[in-house]
Amino acid sequence: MGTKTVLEPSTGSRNFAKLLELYRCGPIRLEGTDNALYERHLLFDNAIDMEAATARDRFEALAHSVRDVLSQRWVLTEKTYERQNPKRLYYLSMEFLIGRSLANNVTNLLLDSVVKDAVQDKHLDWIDLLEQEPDAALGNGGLGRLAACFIESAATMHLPAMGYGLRYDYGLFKQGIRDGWQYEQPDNWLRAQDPWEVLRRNEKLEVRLNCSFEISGGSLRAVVGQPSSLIGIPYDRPVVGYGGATINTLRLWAAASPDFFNFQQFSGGDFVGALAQTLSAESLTRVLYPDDTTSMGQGLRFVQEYFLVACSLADLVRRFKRGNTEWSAFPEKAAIQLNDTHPAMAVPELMRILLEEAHLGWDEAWEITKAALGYTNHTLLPEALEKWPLAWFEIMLPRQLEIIYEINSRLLNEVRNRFPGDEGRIQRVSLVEDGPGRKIRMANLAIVGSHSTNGVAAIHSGLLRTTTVKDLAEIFPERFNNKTNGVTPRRWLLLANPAFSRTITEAIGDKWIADLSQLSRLKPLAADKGFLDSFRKAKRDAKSQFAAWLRWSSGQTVDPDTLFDCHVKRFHEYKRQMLMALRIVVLYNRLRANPNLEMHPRTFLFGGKAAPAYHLAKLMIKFINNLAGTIDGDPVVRGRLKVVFLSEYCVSLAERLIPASDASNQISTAGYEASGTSNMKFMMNGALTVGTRDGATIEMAEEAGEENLFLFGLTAEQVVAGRGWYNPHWHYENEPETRAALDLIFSDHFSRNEPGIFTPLRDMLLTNGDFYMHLADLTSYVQAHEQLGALYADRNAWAQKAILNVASSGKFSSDRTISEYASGIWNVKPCPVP
Ligand code: NBG
Repeated sequence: MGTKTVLEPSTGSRNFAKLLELYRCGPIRLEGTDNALYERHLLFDNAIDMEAATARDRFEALAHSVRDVLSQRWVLTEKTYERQNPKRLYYLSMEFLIGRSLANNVTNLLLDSVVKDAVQDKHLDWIDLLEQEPDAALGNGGLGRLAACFIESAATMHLPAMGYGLRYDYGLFKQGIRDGWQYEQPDNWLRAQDPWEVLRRNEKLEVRLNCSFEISGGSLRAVVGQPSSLIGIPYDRPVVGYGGATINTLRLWAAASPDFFNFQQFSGGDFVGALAQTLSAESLTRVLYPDDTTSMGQGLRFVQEYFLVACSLADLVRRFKRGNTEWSAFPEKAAIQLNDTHPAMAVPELMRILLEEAHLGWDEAWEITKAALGYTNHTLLPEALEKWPLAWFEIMLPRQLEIIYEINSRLLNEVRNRFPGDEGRIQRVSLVEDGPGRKIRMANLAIVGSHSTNGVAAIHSGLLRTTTVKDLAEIFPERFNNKTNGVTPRRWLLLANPAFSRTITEAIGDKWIADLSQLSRLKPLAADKGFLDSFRKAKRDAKSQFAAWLRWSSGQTVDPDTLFDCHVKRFHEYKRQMLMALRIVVLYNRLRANPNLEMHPRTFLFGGKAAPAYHLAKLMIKFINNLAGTIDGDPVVRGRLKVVFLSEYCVSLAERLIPASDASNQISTAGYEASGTSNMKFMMNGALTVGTRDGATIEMAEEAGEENLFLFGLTAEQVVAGRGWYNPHWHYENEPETRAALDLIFSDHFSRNEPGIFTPLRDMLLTNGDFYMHLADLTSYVQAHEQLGALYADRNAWAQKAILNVASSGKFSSDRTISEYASGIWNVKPCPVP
């Protein structure tokens, strides 16, 4: 940039002047003069001398400059929506796992080459600059990352969409490893001011609760009968669509106490009491709950969920009222999607607003509520289904509870009419679960109070309908549908894998970036020697870069000439990290028995966090670390097997690792992984999948042809059928390699100085019946990897399969998913910004 005039963003010939015109920012340069954005921010925001600026200062100045470039367009986007008053989508989610924004925003604004030039002119270290930005880790895993991909796709497709979430002061904990054990550290991602967010002080809202709180003995206690309120303060973040034409908003709520201070209490001497009220209000959005696919049932989480719902609904109703007069038009102006049951309190809360603030009758309010709301289910695990104690509703939200009772009584009447005498069904569909501590079933509430319930992959949606909520699906069959997940190709291919992206663009042009189905045009190139060579070269580059980064960041070394064999996701029994660990022990035994065994050297890479209270998952992490240590110390296998545990797995690490991977392990017990989304990212980046017939992996095989994946193991039907008689001991007794692997582990070979620590793993795999059926699938899993290993020896055949996978991955763009939601559930149409 600067004095250079010819600029070539990745899409071709548009130059910076044209881009500035698009973004309506006038002629101000990005850098290069005293008056340019970057220089001004550096000097005036932080009053710092250019020479003395730290990398963080430079990052902030650049991020602010990029925000300047997009600001006018951002304002114009909202103005366009206000003027045209289209139906809007509101995506309510307790999690948005955003990751970093700088590179993503630069790419989506087509500023790549402009910024690269600026970086060169200024002799900045681009990678170092990017490293200054903390990951916004406001999510646990797939569910939160999906929400982030969705809002990016919606903006790219010019949909008038808005994300609503919480602005946690602390995101998902940072994972450290000490002696092989995970320990958690707070993720203080807002320590330095975030350059993207904009505080909208004027749009704050008040949320009322029927109780107040006090801190006693270090924990939060509700004080009954003393209503209180919380203030929701919105922080907006730009969501840049690819091409920069539409810039939507992600609005995150922070909790604060009302501005007034309780002087009466204060003068009465209850200083701590008055302060405690402030304390409790502000601690509400302090931290993200670190539990993935489990519900911890904590009171603070309950209030967080209500806070998200109350703020977001009040905000969108306020916006609705600005442009509309008739409440009956509400469902034509707002589609509200509930990301899992976490925001399911939207059902009674919207009813409350329509009954009390809009003064509608029950029937009309109920039709509007159902028409506006949609619910996405993300898991069938029973421990994840949220059920909140009825007593909490009584204390905090008595009006909402009354509404829930009324919904329930109408529902049960309807069921009695349709299924006379079927008391079992009444009990199962009821919103209230009876028993000692009665509870509200949030999934039932979400299904009954919305017009659409969807699962996230075909198999998952089927199981949801036929097993988990069968009774409700029989009552409301028309509400149930499937929306197979997807991921954004901007972040997960274009940005994460620049070398391969260039190869693709050279071959088929750049239309694939906003229309991933174009990748199918790569199919014929699977037979093109030159193309296979460039694929291999791009893969090799990504592997070297990953190896270099790993050495720099952690001191661990990996050899890019080995086969990178990856398993990255949250640690959970059903995801079966232990199955992969068992396979490694089988290989280890084979090599020890036969050091001349022919096999291409492999690096096994694991990454993922365990919920802090999930002891077995933490023990799995410990086992993998011990396995790594023992293998490193064994001269027989050194150089042929290497296990690496990547600590602090996060979005940024995934962006580095996935492009560098050769094999992707998607090995959940069939029927338990709702969809998976990393499986899609690996596929797009040319890794081959070894997987069970579960989640979206099934659809990946449908797209690419089963012969291009390595599928193995029990099917979901077989898992269910085996529940009665499956016995892991049979495998132990009858399969010598299975037995040898387990014997080696439980002889403390990997825990010489910590005898017996892995006993709970033995209990899981043998004594307690191996619920997730690791041993049933181990043999076929090992065989699937033998086939994969054989293919790897044939460089061309391997690259060919990889290309066929990439060419078949078009379906798994979140653009496709979002267009299905938009037409099938939301009826929201594009509203392009002029
Ligand atoms: C997760 C599933 C994944 C799925 C993501 C996104 C939860 C509750 N569910 O399989 O386990 O890909 O949701 O839909 O986190």
